Amino acid sequence: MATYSLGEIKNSVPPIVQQRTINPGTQLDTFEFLTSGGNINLSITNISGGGNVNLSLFHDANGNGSLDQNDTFLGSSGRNNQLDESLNINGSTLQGKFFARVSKQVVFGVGEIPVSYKFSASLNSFSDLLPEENTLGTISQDTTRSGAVGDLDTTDVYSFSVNQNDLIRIKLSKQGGNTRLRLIEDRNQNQQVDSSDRVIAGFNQIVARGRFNGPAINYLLQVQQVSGETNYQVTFDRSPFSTT
Ligand SMILES: [Ca+2]
Ligand SMILES: [Ca+2]
Ligand SMILES: [Ca+2]
Ligand SMILES: [Ca+2]
Repeated sequence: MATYSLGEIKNSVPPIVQQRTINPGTQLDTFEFLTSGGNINLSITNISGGGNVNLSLFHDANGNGSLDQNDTFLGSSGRNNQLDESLNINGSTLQGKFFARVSKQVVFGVGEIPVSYKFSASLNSFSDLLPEENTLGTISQDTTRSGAVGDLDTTDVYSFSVNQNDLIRIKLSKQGGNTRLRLIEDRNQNQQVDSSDRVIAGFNQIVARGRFNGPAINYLLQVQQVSGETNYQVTFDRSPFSTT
């Protein structure tokens, strides 16, 4: 088991990114960090090598600096097949030390082979991490998805592409708390929102345009908690040949 200390994660600064490998003989990496309160965004991307990793997060509730039975489990993400993992926790009332655990699952029949991954962490009310959470592919017909965001999952990410000369009208209908949409073209493809990306935010509707007579554009849509717990439905309405 390896432990990596990230120090204090601050609001509105670029995510902390670490490329790590779990070698045979160990099962677990732990990333320790401090915050003075704020939304905690974690992702694991680029999982490769022999096996799969999963993510879980704990808060040092008793403030003794180490992870023990009296601490609070905040959430986990355990997808199969080297798919990205993500956790987005509303931590506005939580401060102090946190422990993010990355655990290896050995794939049966493969044996122990090193598994590598990229771990990202940030403290931002609106997550700046873009893991592949829900993959829609090319939007070639009207598509609807439903989900929920709230204090234990502040952000959902949908990745999709828009063919040339198409226009996709994205509409959000919601029940419960308040949410907003943010559409990102991750131009530098680093799975983070940064200044070189194209970003549009809106509350109930956003338009994703394809290129005029050019290759498809890959977009990421975030459904983000503003307040409370929300059940939502997001629809992607395709209008071909209408980018002008
Ligand atoms: Ca503790
Ligand atoms: Ca996994
Ligand atoms: Ca989510
Ligand atoms: Ca980017």
